[in-house]
Amino acid sequence: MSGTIIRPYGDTTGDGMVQLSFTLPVPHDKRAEGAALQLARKMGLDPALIVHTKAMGPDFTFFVVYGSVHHLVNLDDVHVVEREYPLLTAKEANAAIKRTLRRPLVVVGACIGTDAHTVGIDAILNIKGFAGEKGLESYSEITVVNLGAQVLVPELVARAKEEKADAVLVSQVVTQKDAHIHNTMQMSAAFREASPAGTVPILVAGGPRFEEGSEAPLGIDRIFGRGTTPSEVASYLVHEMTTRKAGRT
Ligand code: B12
Repeated sequence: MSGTIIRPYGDTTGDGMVQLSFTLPVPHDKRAEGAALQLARKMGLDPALIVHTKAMGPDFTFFVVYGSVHHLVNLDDVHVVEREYPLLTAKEANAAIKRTLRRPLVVVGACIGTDAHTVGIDAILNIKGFAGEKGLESYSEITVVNLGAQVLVPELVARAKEEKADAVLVSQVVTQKDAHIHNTMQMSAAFREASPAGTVPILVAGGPRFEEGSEAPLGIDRIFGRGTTPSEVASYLVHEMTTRKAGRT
Protein backbone atom coordinates (compact mmCIF):
# COMPACT_ATOMS: atom_id res chain seq x y z
CA MET A 1 0.00 0.00 0.00
CA SER A 2 1.34 3.45 -0.92
CA GLY A 3 0.59 6.59 1.14
CA THR A 4 -2.57 7.34 -0.83
CA ILE A 5 -3.89 3.75 -1.09
CA ILE A 6 -5.46 2.57 2.15
CA ARG A 7 -7.53 -0.29 3.60
CA PRO A 8 -9.70 -0.34 6.73
CA TYR A 9 -8.29 -2.08 9.79
CA GLY A 10 -9.55 -3.71 12.97
CA ASP A 11 -6.83 -5.80 14.61
CA THR A 12 -3.68 -5.10 12.57
CA THR A 13 -2.95 -2.30 10.11
CA GLY A 14 -4.20 -3.17 6.63
CA ASP A 15 -6.19 -6.28 7.67
CA GLY A 16 -9.31 -4.88 5.92
CA MET A 17 -11.64 -5.47 8.89
CA VAL A 18 -15.02 -3.70 8.86
CA GLN A 19 -18.21 -4.01 10.90
CA LEU A 20 -21.65 -3.97 9.39
CA SER A 21 -25.18 -4.09 10.83
CA PHE A 22 -28.46 -5.02 9.16
CA THR A 23 -31.83 -6.65 9.77
CA LEU A 24 -33.23 -9.66 7.88
CA PRO A 25 -36.95 -10.47 7.64
CA VAL A 26 -36.56 -13.96 9.16
CA PRO A 27 -37.04 -15.35 12.69
CA HIS A 28 -33.95 -15.54 14.93
CA ASP A 29 -32.51 -19.06 14.37
CA LYS A 30 -29.61 -20.90 12.73
CA ARG A 31 -31.06 -20.40 9.25
CA ALA A 32 -31.14 -16.63 9.85
CA GLU A 33 -27.45 -16.70 10.84
CA GLY A 34 -26.60 -18.64 7.66
CA ALA A 35 -28.53 -16.07 5.64
CA ALA A 36 -26.62 -13.22 7.30
CA LEU A 37 -23.27 -14.85 6.51
CA GLN A 38 -24.34 -15.47 2.92
CA LEU A 39 -25.22 -11.79 2.54
CA ALA A 40 -21.97 -10.65 4.15
CA ARG A 41 -19.89 -12.84 1.84
CA LYS A 42 -21.80 -11.59 -1.20
CA MET A 43 -20.95 -8.08 -0.05
CA GLY A 44 -17.26 -8.96 -0.10
CA LEU A 45 -16.63 -9.74 3.60
CA ASP A 46 -14.42 -12.81 3.68
CA PRO A 47 -13.97 -14.25 6.24
CA ALA A 48 -17.18 -12.94 7.88
CA LEU A 49 -18.02 -13.45 11.56
CA ILE A 50 -21.37 -12.86 13.25
CA VAL A 51 -20.59 -10.93 16.44
CA HIS A 52 -24.14 -10.03 17.53
CA THR A 53 -27.69 -11.19 16.79
CA LYS A 54 -30.97 -10.09 18.32
CA ALA A 55 -34.54 -11.04 17.59
CA MET A 56 -36.58 -8.02 16.53
CA GLY A 57 -40.01 -9.42 17.34
CA PRO A 58 -40.97 -12.92 16.10
CA ASP A 59 -40.22 -12.40 12.39
CA PHE A 60 -37.04 -10.30 12.12
CA THR A 61 -33.40 -10.59 13.24
CA PHE A 62 -30.80 -7.87 13.72
CA PHE A 63 -27.13 -8.72 13.00
CA VAL A 64 -23.72 -7.22 13.50
CA VAL A 65 -21.11 -8.89 11.26
CA TYR A 66 -17.34 -8.35 11.44
CA GLY A 67 -15.15 -9.32 8.52
CA SER A 68 -12.36 -8.50 6.12
CA VAL A 69 -12.79 -6.73 2.80
CA HIS A 70 -10.20 -6.81 0.06
CA HIS A 71 -11.07 -3.45 -1.46
CA LEU A 72 -8.59 -0.60 -1.54
CA VAL A 73 -9.36 3.10 -1.24
CA ASN A 74 -7.43 5.65 -3.31
CA LEU A 75 -7.29 8.92 -1.36
CA ASP A 76 -6.44 10.76 -4.61
CA ASP A 77 -9.94 9.92 -5.89
CA VAL A 78 -11.69 11.50 -2.88
CA HIS A 79 -13.28 14.84 -3.74
CA VAL A 80 -14.16 17.15 -0.89
CA VAL A 81 -16.54 20.13 -1.12
CA GLU A 82 -14.58 23.02 0.39
CA ARG A 83 -16.29 26.04 1.93
CA GLU A 84 -15.91 28.79 -0.71
CA TYR A 85 -16.68 31.69 1.64
CA PRO A 86 -14.89 33.04 4.73
CA LEU A 87 -16.03 32.05 8.21
CA LEU A 88 -17.21 35.25 9.93
CA THR A 89 -17.58 36.08 13.61
CA ALA A 90 -21.04 37.23 14.72
CA LYS A 91 -19.72 40.81 14.80
CA GLU A 92 -18.43 40.58 11.22
CA ALA A 93 -21.67 38.97 10.00
CA ASN A 94 -23.79 41.67 11.66
CA ALA A 95 -21.62 44.44 10.17
CA ALA A 96 -21.84 42.89 6.67
CA ILE A 97 -25.64 42.63 6.87
CA LYS A 98 -25.95 46.22 8.09
CA ARG A 99 -23.69 47.45 5.29
CA THR A 100 -25.36 45.45 2.53
CA LEU A 101 -29.04 45.34 3.45
CA ARG A 102 -29.36 48.34 5.78
CA ARG A 103 -31.97 46.33 7.70
CA PRO A 104 -31.99 43.00 9.53
CA LEU A 105 -31.83 39.78 7.50
CA VAL A 106 -35.04 37.81 8.03
CA VAL A 107 -34.70 34.06 8.46
CA VAL A 108 -37.69 31.70 8.69
CA GLY A 109 -36.91 28.19 9.93
CA ALA A 110 -38.89 24.96 10.34
CA CYS A 111 -38.89 21.18 10.39
CA ILE A 112 -41.12 20.33 7.45
CA GLY A 113 -43.36 17.37 6.67
CA THR A 114 -43.99 15.01 9.54
CA ASP A 115 -40.47 15.50 10.93
CA ALA A 116 -40.49 16.38 14.63
CA HIS A 117 -36.70 16.40 15.16
CA THR A 118 -36.22 20.03 16.17
CA VAL A 119 -32.90 19.70 18.00
CA GLY A 120 -30.86 20.31 14.82
CA ILE A 121 -32.63 23.45 13.62
CA ASP A 122 -32.81 24.76 17.19
CA ALA A 123 -29.04 24.28 17.48
CA ILE A 124 -28.64 26.67 14.56
CA LEU A 125 -31.39 29.16 15.42
CA ASN A 126 -31.87 29.31 19.21
CA ILE A 127 -29.80 31.71 21.32
CA LYS A 128 -28.47 28.71 23.22
CA GLY A 129 -26.71 27.59 20.01
CA PHE A 130 -24.41 24.61 19.48
CA ALA A 131 -20.80 23.57 20.06
CA GLY A 132 -20.01 26.66 22.10
CA GLU A 133 -21.48 29.08 19.52
CA LYS A 134 -24.64 31.10 20.01
CA GLY A 135 -27.44 30.61 17.50
CA LEU A 136 -28.69 33.07 14.88
CA GLU A 137 -31.24 34.55 17.32
CA SER A 138 -28.30 36.13 19.14
CA TYR A 139 -27.20 38.07 16.01
CA SER A 140 -28.38 41.67 16.30
CA GLU A 141 -28.85 41.94 12.50
CA ILE A 142 -30.75 38.66 12.03
CA THR A 143 -34.47 38.34 12.75
CA VAL A 144 -35.35 34.70 13.35
CA VAL A 145 -38.84 33.23 13.02
CA ASN A 146 -38.66 29.60 14.14
CA LEU A 147 -41.87 27.77 13.24
CA GLY A 148 -40.91 24.55 15.01
CA ALA A 149 -41.89 21.00 14.04
CA GLN A 150 -44.16 19.37 11.46
CA VAL A 151 -44.75 22.49 9.40
CA LEU A 152 -46.59 21.93 6.13
CA VAL A 153 -45.02 23.41 3.02
CA PRO A 154 -47.97 25.76 2.16
CA GLU A 155 -47.85 27.05 5.74
CA LEU A 156 -44.10 27.69 5.43
CA VAL A 157 -44.46 29.49 2.10
CA ALA A 158 -47.25 31.71 3.44
CA ARG A 159 -45.34 32.61 6.60
CA ALA A 160 -42.12 33.28 4.70
CA LYS A 161 -44.04 35.66 2.45
CA GLU A 162 -45.70 37.37 5.42
CA GLU A 163 -42.35 37.85 7.16
CA LYS A 164 -40.64 38.92 3.89
CA ALA A 165 -38.05 36.21 4.51
CA ASP A 166 -34.62 36.65 2.95
CA ALA A 167 -33.78 33.04 3.78
CA VAL A 168 -35.76 29.90 4.55
CA LEU A 169 -34.02 27.22 6.60
CA VAL A 170 -35.58 23.77 6.78
CA SER A 171 -34.50 20.74 8.75
CA GLN A 172 -34.99 17.14 7.68
CA VAL A 173 -33.69 14.45 9.98
CA VAL A 174 -35.97 11.52 9.13
CA THR A 175 -34.84 9.92 5.89
CA GLN A 176 -37.15 6.89 5.80
CA LYS A 177 -38.39 6.31 2.24
CA ASP A 178 -36.34 9.36 1.21
CA ALA A 179 -38.79 11.66 3.01
CA HIS A 180 -36.05 14.31 3.32
CA ILE A 181 -35.58 14.40 -0.45
CA HIS A 182 -39.30 14.48 -1.32
CA ASN A 183 -40.09 17.14 1.28
CA THR A 184 -37.19 19.36 0.27
CA MET A 185 -38.06 19.13 -3.43
CA GLN A 186 -41.70 19.90 -2.63
CA MET A 187 -40.59 22.91 -0.59
CA SER A 188 -38.30 24.36 -3.27
CA ALA A 189 -40.91 23.82 -6.00
CA ALA A 190 -43.55 25.59 -3.87
CA PHE A 191 -41.29 28.61 -3.32
CA ARG A 192 -40.46 28.86 -7.02
CA GLU A 193 -44.15 28.69 -7.87
CA ALA A 194 -45.14 31.28 -5.27
CA SER A 195 -42.35 33.81 -5.94
CA PRO A 196 -41.82 35.96 -9.02
CA ALA A 197 -38.50 35.23 -10.79
CA GLY A 198 -35.52 36.60 -8.91
CA THR A 199 -37.37 36.87 -5.60
CA VAL A 200 -37.12 33.29 -4.31
CA PRO A 201 -35.59 33.48 -0.81
CA ILE A 202 -32.27 31.78 -0.12
CA LEU A 203 -33.31 28.15 0.37
CA VAL A 204 -31.26 26.11 2.83
CA ALA A 205 -31.81 22.54 4.02
CA GLY A 206 -30.00 20.82 6.85
CA GLY A 207 -29.84 17.39 8.42
CA PRO A 208 -27.41 14.57 9.04
CA ARG A 209 -28.13 12.50 5.97
CA PHE A 210 -28.29 14.81 2.98
CA GLU A 211 -25.84 13.95 0.23
CA GLU A 212 -23.15 16.59 -0.06
CA GLY A 213 -23.37 18.51 -3.32
CA SER A 214 -26.96 17.51 -4.13
CA GLU A 215 -28.35 21.07 -4.05
CA ALA A 216 -29.20 21.23 -7.78
CA PRO A 217 -31.60 18.25 -7.95
CA LEU A 218 -33.23 19.39 -4.70
CA GLY A 219 -33.73 22.90 -6.12
CA ILE A 220 -32.09 24.60 -3.14
CA ASP A 221 -29.09 26.84 -2.61
CA ARG A 222 -27.25 25.05 0.16
CA ILE A 223 -27.15 21.89 2.23
CA PHE A 224 -25.66 21.70 5.73
CA GLY A 225 -24.84 18.35 7.31
CA ARG A 226 -23.88 16.88 10.66
CA GLY A 227 -21.86 19.04 13.00
CA THR A 228 -22.87 22.35 11.35
CA THR A 229 -22.43 25.36 13.62
CA PRO A 230 -24.45 28.61 13.61
CA SER A 231 -21.51 30.75 12.41
CA GLU A 232 -21.09 28.56 9.31
CA VAL A 233 -24.74 29.20 8.45
CA ALA A 234 -24.56 32.94 9.20
CA SER A 235 -21.39 33.24 7.10
CA TYR A 236 -23.06 31.44 4.21
CA LEU A 237 -26.17 33.64 4.40
CA VAL A 238 -23.99 36.77 4.33
CA HIS A 239 -22.02 35.40 1.37
CA GLU A 240 -25.14 34.45 -0.61
CA MET A 241 -26.97 37.67 0.23
CA THR A 242 -23.97 39.78 -0.82
CA THR A 243 -23.58 37.82 -4.07
CA ARG A 244 -27.27 38.22 -4.91
CA LYS A 245 -27.22 41.91 -4.09
CA ALA A 246 -24.14 42.46 -6.27
CA GLY A 247 -25.88 40.61 -9.13
CA ARG A 248 -28.83 43.00 -8.95
CA THR A 249 -26.75 46.21 -9.07
C1 B12 B 1 -33.74 12.99 19.71
C2 B12 B 1 -34.34 12.04 18.70
C3 B12 B 1 -35.73 11.97 18.64
C4 B12 B 1 -36.66 12.84 19.48
C5 B12 B 1 -36.74 14.22 18.81
C6 B12 B 1 -36.96 15.33 19.83
C7 B12 B 1 -36.83 16.67 19.20
N1 B12 B 1 -37.57 17.61 19.72
O1 B12 B 1 -36.06 16.89 18.23
C8 B12 B 1 -38.00 12.02 19.44
C9 B12 B 1 -38.04 11.07 20.61
C10 B12 B 1 -39.27 12.85 19.40
C11 B12 B 1 -37.79 11.20 18.16
C12 B12 B 1 -38.82 10.63 17.47
C13 B12 B 1 -38.66 9.82 16.36
N2 B12 B 1 -37.49 9.41 15.85
CO1 B12 B 1 -35.76 10.11 16.40
N3 B12 B 1 -34.02 10.44 16.96
C14 B12 B 1 -33.51 11.26 17.84
C15 B12 B 1 -31.99 11.09 17.90
C16 B12 B 1 -31.66 10.18 19.09
C17 B12 B 1 -31.14 12.35 18.03
C18 B12 B 1 -31.42 13.45 16.99
C19 B12 B 1 -30.77 14.71 17.46
O2 B12 B 1 -31.35 15.46 18.23
N4 B12 B 1 -29.49 14.97 17.07
C20 B12 B 1 -28.72 16.11 17.54
C21 B12 B 1 -28.77 17.26 16.53
C22 B12 B 1 -27.97 18.46 17.07
O3 B12 B 1 -28.13 16.78 15.36
P1 B12 B 1 -28.78 16.92 13.91
O4 B12 B 1 -30.24 16.76 13.94
O5 B12 B 1 -28.00 16.10 12.97
O6 B12 B 1 -28.52 18.48 13.56
C23 B12 B 1 -27.24 18.98 13.18
C24 B12 B 1 -26.98 18.92 11.67
O7 B12 B 1 -27.57 17.84 11.01
C25 B12 B 1 -27.44 20.25 11.17
N5 B12 B 1 -28.83 20.51 10.89
C26 B12 B 1 -29.95 19.82 11.17
N6 B12 B 1 -31.03 20.45 10.73
C27 B12 B 1 -30.61 21.59 10.15
C28 B12 B 1 -31.30 22.60 9.49
C29 B12 B 1 -30.58 23.66 8.95
C30 B12 B 1 -31.32 24.75 8.24
C31 B12 B 1 -29.18 23.72 9.06
C32 B12 B 1 -28.43 24.86 8.48
C33 B12 B 1 -28.49 22.70 9.70
C34 B12 B 1 -29.21 21.65 10.24
O8 B12 B 1 -27.06 21.12 12.23
C35 B12 B 1 -27.27 20.47 13.48
C36 B12 B 1 -26.17 20.91 14.41
O9 B12 B 1 -24.91 20.52 13.92
C37 B12 B 1 -31.70 10.38 16.53
C38 B12 B 1 -30.52 9.40 16.52
C39 B12 B 1 -29.20 10.11 16.44
N7 B12 B 1 -28.31 9.75 17.32
O10 B12 B 1 -29.02 11.00 15.61
C40 B12 B 1 -33.02 9.64 16.27
C41 B12 B 1 -33.47 9.38 14.85
C42 B12 B 1 -33.23 10.63 14.02
N8 B12 B 1 -34.91 9.15 15.01
C43 B12 B 1 -35.36 8.24 14.21
C44 B12 B 1 -36.71 7.80 14.17
C45 B12 B 1 -37.00 6.61 13.26
C46 B12 B 1 -37.69 8.40 14.92
C47 B12 B 1 -39.18 8.02 14.96
C48 B12 B 1 -39.80 7.70 13.59
C49 B12 B 1 -39.32 6.84 15.93
C50 B12 B 1 -40.71 6.25 16.01
N9 B12 B 1 -40.86 5.08 15.44
O11 B12 B 1 -41.59 6.87 16.54
C51 B12 B 1 -39.82 9.27 15.60
C52 B12 B 1 -40.25 10.25 14.52
C53 B12 B 1 -40.93 11.44 15.07
C54 B12 B 1 -41.20 12.40 13.95
N10 B12 B 1 -42.48 12.58 13.63
O12 B12 B 1 -40.29 12.98 13.39
C55 B12 B 1 -34.29 7.68 13.32
C56 B12 B 1 -34.38 8.19 11.88
C57 B12 B 1 -34.05 7.08 10.90
C58 B12 B 1 -34.18 7.53 9.48
N11 B12 B 1 -33.39 6.95 8.63
O13 B12 B 1 -34.94 8.35 9.11
C59 B12 B 1 -32.99 8.08 14.10
C60 B12 B 1 -31.74 8.28 13.23
C61 B12 B 1 -32.75 6.93 15.15
C62 B12 B 1 -32.39 5.62 14.48
N12 B12 B 1 -31.13 5.28 14.37
O14 B12 B 1 -33.24 4.89 14.07
N13 B12 B 1 -36.48 11.12 17.84
